[in-house]
Amino acid sequence: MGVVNVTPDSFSDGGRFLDADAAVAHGRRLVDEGADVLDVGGESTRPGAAPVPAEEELGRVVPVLERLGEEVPQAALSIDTSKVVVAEAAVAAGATWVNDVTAFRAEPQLAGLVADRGAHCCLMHMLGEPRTMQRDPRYDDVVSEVRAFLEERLAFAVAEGIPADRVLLDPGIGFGKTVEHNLELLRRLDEIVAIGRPVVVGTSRKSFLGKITGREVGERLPGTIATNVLAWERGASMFRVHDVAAVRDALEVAAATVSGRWTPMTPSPTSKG
Ligand code: HH2
Repeated sequence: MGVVNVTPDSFSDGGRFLDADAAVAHGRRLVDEGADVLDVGGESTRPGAAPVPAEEELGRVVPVLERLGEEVPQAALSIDTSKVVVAEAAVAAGATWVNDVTAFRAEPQLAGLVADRGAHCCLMHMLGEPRTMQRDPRYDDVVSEVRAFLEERLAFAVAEGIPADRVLLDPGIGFGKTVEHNLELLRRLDEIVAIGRPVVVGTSRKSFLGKITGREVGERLPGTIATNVLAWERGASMFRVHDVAAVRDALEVAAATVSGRWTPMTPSPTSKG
């Protein structure tokens, strides 16, 4: 899953793709690099982010989704929003996935829309809300609490008419979690996978990687790769990343190593290896 942030303030690429042309070109590049799904967002969820009015979010994402639908029809389009009105317009513009970081808590009616439109959804765990979530988050046992939350939200989605096989779950790395909480969730990800739905992970460039390595946001690709490969090994199915080519290569090599199966590719003409 490649990230297309049509925002001025996203934590790693805010302002780079606010212009629709730039966002569409970026989405095309991510699909060329191997993304199967593009997650288009018009509101940052970084710690401390200010909410964006619906009209503004709509103005950012709808033109981009419409054009991506025409230009990269091979990719599925996901809308990263918690608002019914934005999701409704996004689905009309071609999105077939709704990625809601509040797991239908901000606007519970969003579940009915997803059910009605036959969309897929990704339900994510977050402690609190983006403005305050990193203020001293606490759990007795982060993995069992996140697991219980995701089970409850899955049951809610199904009760609202969304078939279980259209629901993906996400432990919400960095959303109301300390470095230790993030690492424990990744280390024990198999317990989240055991719920029985495909698991999405989003570690890409996040601050816990910077805290461990001392690296700035643009220098966190090695940490992003390490965490995604380990999440894959523990059963994750989808990897929400900004750097699709590098993470895809890493996952392909990891999968080939574990399974012994691989498809020969031709190295580029400049390669000496
Ligand atoms: N992380 C971000 C946003 N949406 N959705 C899911 N399902 N999982 C995640 O981990 C996740 C997410 C934050 O990353 P980004 O979109 O790059 O930043 P921002 O929220 O500042 O736009």
